[in-house]
Amino acid sequence: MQLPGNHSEVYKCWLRYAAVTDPASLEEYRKWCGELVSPATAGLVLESAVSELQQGMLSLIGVEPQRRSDPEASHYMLLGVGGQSGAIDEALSPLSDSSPDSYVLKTCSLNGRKCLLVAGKSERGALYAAFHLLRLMQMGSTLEDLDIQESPSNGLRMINQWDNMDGSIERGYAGQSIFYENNRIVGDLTRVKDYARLLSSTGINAISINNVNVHHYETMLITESQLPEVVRVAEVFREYGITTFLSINFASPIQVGNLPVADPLVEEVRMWWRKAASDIYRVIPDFGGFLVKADSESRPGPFTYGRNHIDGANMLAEALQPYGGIVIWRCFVYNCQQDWRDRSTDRARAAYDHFTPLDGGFHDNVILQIKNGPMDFQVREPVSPLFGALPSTHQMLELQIAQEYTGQARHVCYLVPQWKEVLEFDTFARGEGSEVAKVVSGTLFGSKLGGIAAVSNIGNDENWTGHVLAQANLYGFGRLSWNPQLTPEQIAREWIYLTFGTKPKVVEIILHILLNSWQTYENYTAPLGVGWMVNPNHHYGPNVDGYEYSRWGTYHFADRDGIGVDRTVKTGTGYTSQYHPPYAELYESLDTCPDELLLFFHHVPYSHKLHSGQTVIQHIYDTHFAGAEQAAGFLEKWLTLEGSIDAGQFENVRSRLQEQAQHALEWRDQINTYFFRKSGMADEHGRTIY
Ligand code: GCV
Repeated sequence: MQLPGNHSEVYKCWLRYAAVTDPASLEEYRKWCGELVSPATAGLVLESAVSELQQGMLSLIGVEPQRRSDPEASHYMLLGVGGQSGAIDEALSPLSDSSPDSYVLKTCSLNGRKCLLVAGKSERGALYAAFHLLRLMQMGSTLEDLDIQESPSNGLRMINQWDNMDGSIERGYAGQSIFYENNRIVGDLTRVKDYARLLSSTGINAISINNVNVHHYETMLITESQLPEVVRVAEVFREYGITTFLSINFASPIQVGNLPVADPLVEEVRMWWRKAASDIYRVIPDFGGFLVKADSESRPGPFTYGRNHIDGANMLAEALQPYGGIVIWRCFVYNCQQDWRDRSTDRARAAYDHFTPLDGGFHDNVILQIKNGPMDFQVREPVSPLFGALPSTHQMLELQIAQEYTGQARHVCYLVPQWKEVLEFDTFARGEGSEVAKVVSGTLFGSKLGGIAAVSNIGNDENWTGHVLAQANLYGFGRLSWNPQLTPEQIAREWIYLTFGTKPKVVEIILHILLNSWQTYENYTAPLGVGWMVNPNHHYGPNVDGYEYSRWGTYHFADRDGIGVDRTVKTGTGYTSQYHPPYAELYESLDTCPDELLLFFHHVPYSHKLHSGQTVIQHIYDTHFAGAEQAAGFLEKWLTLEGSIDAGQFENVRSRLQEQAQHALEWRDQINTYFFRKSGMADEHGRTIY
């Protein structure tokens, strides 16, 4: 493990372990943390917990806990798992029905000494307990009378890397890959280990290490030539309780197996995959399984052979099943060769139309991975109706931490509030109270597999995420997928304390920026849920008609009279019928459709009055002027922090906020001008529009 002191503050992220300065806390922590009792026969993950506690405490309180097999001091920490001590078993007993990742942090009296139990049902749980204890100390919490029980809501809390072996990252905005260069896995995995520490400290337990678009070299990752390298990566993640998955190319049997087809119903193809799985598990016995993008955006899949997703996914599932592996099959399937003249095809309908007829047909070790919205990680879109439509299929939610459409780490956009809205959305699949959080945790439909995955936002930039404030999204994803009950504010506060310290002014300003950033970004970009308006390919920057006459199915249909996509049953594409009541009716009717999604569901004249009382055109003008002002306000506030935080952190955010403020003006002026020219309607307040 690298000593935290060897790196800059921005590198260490939320594992800075800054020295505790409050004398009372220091005294208390030193009293409790001088001695660490743990079994001499600890496994790999428990050893990571020991090392995290020792290094973390050395940095925090200047004392490295002495590791012992029996206590000697009046106060000590007892690190371990169920079955190792009566006290641990008793403390864990309320968690008997919970996940193996559950843990406790509890103070008690044992044989005349004071003991702080840092214990998990499994070693992974104990590691989480250790990180939790270190978090409490970084936040200045007392350790007296601790009685914490934690259990994750989601079985899979997963990160998807979109890294390519040439070192590039699809939709990466923070440098090159930390995993690959020159079409090989990097020799020095130190940084990967630090990444594992960061992820594990937030509760992440799974990772797929290559892009879902699997190109030439990445196809080899499951073959003998590359497997020994994948083994090295899996070893690093294993130490931190993180299971390794690979994205696979559905056409592998052709590309590396020299078979003429990849038809999932052809026996040679099935045998090829069985052999591939057995080769992988021989060297990575705890391998997680395959993540699959098939028949999506020109990637190969079962459609080529007239087969369906069930045929494709179940073939892979059968190959992995003997070893306990799973198939995560993505539902991001739509026609990307659409004719923009054709108004009857609606991309938003696609995932539901493809997958609902297949409900119940997938093997028990298949999970469908569904993007949060029906389009593609826009700043605002409704929640995918597919979550309410697959009662007999394991499902997981896919989010994007990488800010592809939300500022690309050049703009601040704290996404936890958006994710929270998704998880709280009530599908009504089993009547009221059928929130997405319950669908993906498996509790609503009684699925044994489920969880949340997110596309990572890290690269080899010194600060990992390009924009220091974007670290909050990586941290927040882990914390929210562990506990969807946490509020965006709680998570943001925690992250700020850990990353910047607890000075009230620092906390107040950063909290203000984070909590207002999503709304601000929405204000100056595409209005009222209509989405897109970005430059094709790289997706950065305003271009109102960038996708209007393209093949991607992403249109706003603005003309001189109005704007929006009619997705109603009555006069439009019928997409609203994919929701259960009451949302089907609520979205269908102009009277009840929420303002923020109006243009996603309806085509309306610019003079249409929103529930807010404002017309659509005036709303566009007002929000765009306001958004640009808010962005400028972020910079102004940030500048007052100079000298109060680390200079590296300060300067990174300062320069990004400056760019954001300038760029928000561009968004504002292009969008306002476009709609002024289309509609000919003046701004009520007479502001400059070009
Ligand atoms: C990995 C969007 C992105 C692509 C991405 C795709 C997906 O279309 O722009 O870069 O490909 O989603 O999620 O598969």
